[in-house]
Amino acid sequence: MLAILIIAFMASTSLSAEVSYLTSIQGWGYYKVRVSGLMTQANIQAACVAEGMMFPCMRANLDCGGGQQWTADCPALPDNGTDPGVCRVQVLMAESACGIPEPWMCPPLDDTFIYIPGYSASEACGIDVDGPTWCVDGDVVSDLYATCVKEHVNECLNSPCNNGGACADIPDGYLCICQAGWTGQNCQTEVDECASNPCQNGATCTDGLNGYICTCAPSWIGDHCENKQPVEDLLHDSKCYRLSSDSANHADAQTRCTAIGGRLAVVKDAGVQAFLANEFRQGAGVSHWIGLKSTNITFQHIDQSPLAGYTNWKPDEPAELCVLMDKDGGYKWKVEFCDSVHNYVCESDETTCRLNVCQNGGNCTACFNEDFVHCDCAPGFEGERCEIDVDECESSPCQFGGTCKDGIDSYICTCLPGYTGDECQTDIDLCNPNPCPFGWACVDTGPSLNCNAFGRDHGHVRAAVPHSCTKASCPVGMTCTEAGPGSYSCTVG
Ligand SMILES: *[C@@H]1O[C@H](CO)[C@@H](O)[C@H](O)[C@H]1NC(C)=O
Ligand SMILES: *[C@@H]1O[C@H](CO)[C@@H](O)[C@H](O)[C@H]1NC(C)=O
Ligand SMILES: *[C@@H]1O[C@H](CO)[C@@H](O)[C@H](O)[C@H]1NC(C)=O
Ligand SMILES: [Ca+2]
Repeated sequence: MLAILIIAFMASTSLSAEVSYLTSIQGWGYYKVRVSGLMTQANIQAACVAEGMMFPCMRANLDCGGGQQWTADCPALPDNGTDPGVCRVQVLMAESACGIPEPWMCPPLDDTFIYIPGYSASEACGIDVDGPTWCVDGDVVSDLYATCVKEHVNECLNSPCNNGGACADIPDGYLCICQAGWTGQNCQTEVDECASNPCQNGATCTDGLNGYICTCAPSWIGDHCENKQPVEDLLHDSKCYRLSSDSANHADAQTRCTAIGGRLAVVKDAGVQAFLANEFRQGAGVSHWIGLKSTNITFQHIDQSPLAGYTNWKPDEPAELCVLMDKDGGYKWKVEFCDSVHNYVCESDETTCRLNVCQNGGNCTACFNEDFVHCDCAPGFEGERCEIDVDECESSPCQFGGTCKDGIDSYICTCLPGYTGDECQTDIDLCNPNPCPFGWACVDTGPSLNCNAFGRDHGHVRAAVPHSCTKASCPVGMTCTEAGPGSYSCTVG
């Protein structure tokens, strides 16, 4: 806003490079005007007159300072006149421009000279901020500035700013600060918020006051129609179906289905009818147009004579009837005039994708101009693009502590000793055939076996000599461990 203000300020100010605005006091505008030549009173007057301005006197009015240094050539400032020391114009200018009564401390006034009527010498009185000095002798310096004055017109009094715009009075002009939604020098023009085309994807923009409304094309949503409406495509029997979220008459519905590479759904068997009815039931509770309509309806009179002759009383009745799947009738057939407006359901054949986006050998099928892509994954893969290798070990298929290694649509179990089978489900009978010495008993303990020299004599140990493990004691691949006289075990590994 500040930047705009400054630009407008400069644009509406028509001061020449040699004239600059100083300040305003009591309806008078004070300016700094370049003088050529010595800073004499005559040159000061001439410079102001050349710019179409008056020249202020050293004093503000007749009462100020007892009438000295003021003449009727000069504008009178309505000063209260109680303090002649204060009612000098340069002091008043310093107060107005810098908020201090010391002209020599007010930078905008630097090098300005003022006319002093009744003063005996020819020089004007100057201000030097760099000095700092007041009443510099004007007849020894040249080409500095005159103090000039003209009536300050407050253009804002005419209320030039329209539509609630605020007016700022500035030198040689005014500035309108417009309310939101309005523009132009006088806030006379409504901003066309549609000009920047804020509505996307084929939407229509309607300009309003300080705003706009986007009316989205079908299947787009969002304040700026920036989002594609989420659609759910339903696969059934090698066809895709898409339930509309917008509504249209039957012909427009067909056009919209065609535009997305389909057509209004054709219901020819109980399977499709039941499938669609089930989907509608889970939806928004609306009736949908399907691709079914009458051709020529013929009317006839009740006496069976055809409609003929006088038909002027017949308004333009829609000549066709179309079929809805009716929400209030269990999604069965309902006939309506084709120009009534309803949701609709489009169908599309499944086609093979032009580009197979399915990974790991999945088959890619598409509908609705490939807006919908479906992957049939090879066994062992899943995910929208078959990108996931199913972890067949997830269900812990290996039993009795067997370890599982995931494969493609398969797994491999590595069984603990004593177990076998794809899932290690089989406990190997290590005692069949009996690997123990003749006549010894064999006990399978799962991962190992024990050989015990129990004899035929009801449990007496017959072997007087302790068994010594040899290579022959255990089956191949098992390690022998002695366990006292007449007993040892064989362990896998
Ligand atoms: C008159 O001038 C004096 C000195 O500048 C100031 O203090 C006073 O407020 C003024 N009075 C009026 C009525 O302007
Ligand atoms: C429908 O009526 C029009 C005009 O009477 C006729 O040209 C057209 O062939 C008819 N269509 C069918 C399918 O009967
Ligand atoms: C992909 O399609 C081919 C040909 O119809 C078929 O033989 C194959 O089994 C399909 N593969 C998958 C993963 O569905
Ligand atoms: Ca796997």
